[in-house]
Amino acid sequence: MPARPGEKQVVVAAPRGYCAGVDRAVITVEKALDRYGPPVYVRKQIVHNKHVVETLAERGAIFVEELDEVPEGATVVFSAHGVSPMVRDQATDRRLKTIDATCPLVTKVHHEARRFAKEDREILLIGHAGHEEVEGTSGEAPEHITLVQSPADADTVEVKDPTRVSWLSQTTLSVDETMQIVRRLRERFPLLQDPPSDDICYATSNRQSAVKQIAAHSDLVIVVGSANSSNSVRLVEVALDAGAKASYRVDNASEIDDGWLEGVEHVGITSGASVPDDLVQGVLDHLVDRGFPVATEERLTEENLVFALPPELRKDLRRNASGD
Ligand code: 0O3
Ligand code: SF4
Repeated sequence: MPARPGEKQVVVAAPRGYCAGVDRAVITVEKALDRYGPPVYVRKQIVHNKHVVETLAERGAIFVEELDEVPEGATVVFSAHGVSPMVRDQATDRRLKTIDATCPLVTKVHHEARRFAKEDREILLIGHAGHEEVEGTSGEAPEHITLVQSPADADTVEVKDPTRVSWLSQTTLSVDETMQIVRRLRERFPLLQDPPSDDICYATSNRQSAVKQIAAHSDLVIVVGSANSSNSVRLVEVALDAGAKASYRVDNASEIDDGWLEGVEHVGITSGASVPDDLVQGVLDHLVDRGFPVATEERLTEENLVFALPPELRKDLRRNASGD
């Protein structure tokens, strides 16, 4: 509810924070540490959050960039963002025990890429170069996939046969910008085929819709999330597009600049899908310390999705429980 002029207000958006895929990935590393004991190797950051990675590292997780840093025969967890088939082959070559924490909604995009490639279609993958999810999805069918990073790319990308083109996307993009890119692609390629279901996932889309609700009447929107978290960075852009007068991303409360709060009455808060909620609570406490009222929550929708842990881990946990 909009506050009266002259009255300070803090509104925290919901849904925010952990999605089902992040929850599963973080629990996977925790349970792997419990079950096998440290060290447990993790390829790349399990999720793009500094605090999550630091906390798991304190418990004995070792984060590596590539598998050649993992000793032969050791256990390695693949991050929530997914891996290409080449990485799976490398793991087999090095006789690693793998636990795949790829979010099932990312795996779904991999399946779509394989299916379109099998039908010999060209795939325009909307996403950001260098992002691990894009590297993983592209690796499923490198000879069929071309990356489209922006509306400008959509105007210039070349295809071999405009009658056999499909599009897919990274799961954590801006919904509005992606739809704009698709509209521009379809103007050029009217027979462009859509993915069978949305690739931008429920969590990305809910967090963007929820921040839009609070942004229009916010002088400032603070997004909690790490700099390399695509979905967190998108929330800043979405808040500004939706009318927030200013918006900044912080890893935690200590990064809030007091200058941002000068003359500000209405503050909106949200967080990315990889962000533990205690970091948001830290931001709310910080605002209370600076004379802002206790926050109210504005909830757009409930989320109830839960994913089962990776089957290879579940099997070992069951074996442990039965004393085998
Ligand atoms: O993909 P993104 O950089 O937003 O990754 P985060 O911050 O780890 O969030 C979870 C998203 C994910 C694992 C892939 O969809
Ligand atoms: Fe899965 Fe979506 Fe979360 Fe990514 S943001 S881990 S696709 S639920």
